[in-house]
Amino acid sequence: MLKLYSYFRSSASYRVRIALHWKELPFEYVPVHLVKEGGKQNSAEFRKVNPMGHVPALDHDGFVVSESVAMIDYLDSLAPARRLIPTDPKKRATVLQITELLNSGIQPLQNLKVHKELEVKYGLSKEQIGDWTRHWMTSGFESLERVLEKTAGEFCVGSEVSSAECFLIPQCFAARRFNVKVEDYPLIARIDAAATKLAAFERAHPAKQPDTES
Ligand SMILES: N[C@@H](CCC(=O)N[C@@H](CS)C(=O)NCC(=O)O)C(=O)O
Repeated sequence: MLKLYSYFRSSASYRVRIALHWKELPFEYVPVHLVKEGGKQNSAEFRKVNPMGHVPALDHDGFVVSESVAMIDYLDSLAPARRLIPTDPKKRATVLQITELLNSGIQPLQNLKVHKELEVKYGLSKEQIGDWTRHWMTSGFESLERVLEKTAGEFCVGSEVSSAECFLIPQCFAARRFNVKVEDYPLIARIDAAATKLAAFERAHPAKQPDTES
């Protein structure tokens, strides 16, 4: 039995929801509210699941793994049909390059705890934090657009869905929340439009989760 610790609006949780639906793996959804009561991710109970205090985390019959790249890799080993990380060395490296550009190069800079530190310790206003976040999102998207000029077909790497879309589509969702115009990046916008039409991506959308709030 698979159990996913998730928060509807969390872009990292959204990635793993896409992977689970892509592979049609049934899973139990365990909501972890990132805002209420100082954030349930910071509770002693949840820190036992993921000492980093991050969602998502995946529990497979008591085996717990965190970090969405590791989770998607684990799901590929568990259910190899509809692989998300290819085995061909060059395709694999390219897919992981894009995955990591999003995972390490952009997403951490928009994280709640990073924003809290900027506000509490460095006294930045909400507006300044918004500008700071948009700076990293837009510079990251500019770089990604250059990468995609060389790698993209219908999707990020040729014509097959991979972990690159599992990471890109949630990043586009987050970008819109911060008023970044995804349409300014034509390849990213085209891939976002193509992938969000797919059933697995629709099911994983933040608006459709058991803990969705308006
Ligand atoms: N590298 C991690 C990132 C996980 C992460 O940053 N999760 C965010 C939500 S998208 C979180 O739980 N943040 C809690 C906080 O900032 O307090 C992964 O890929 O799973």
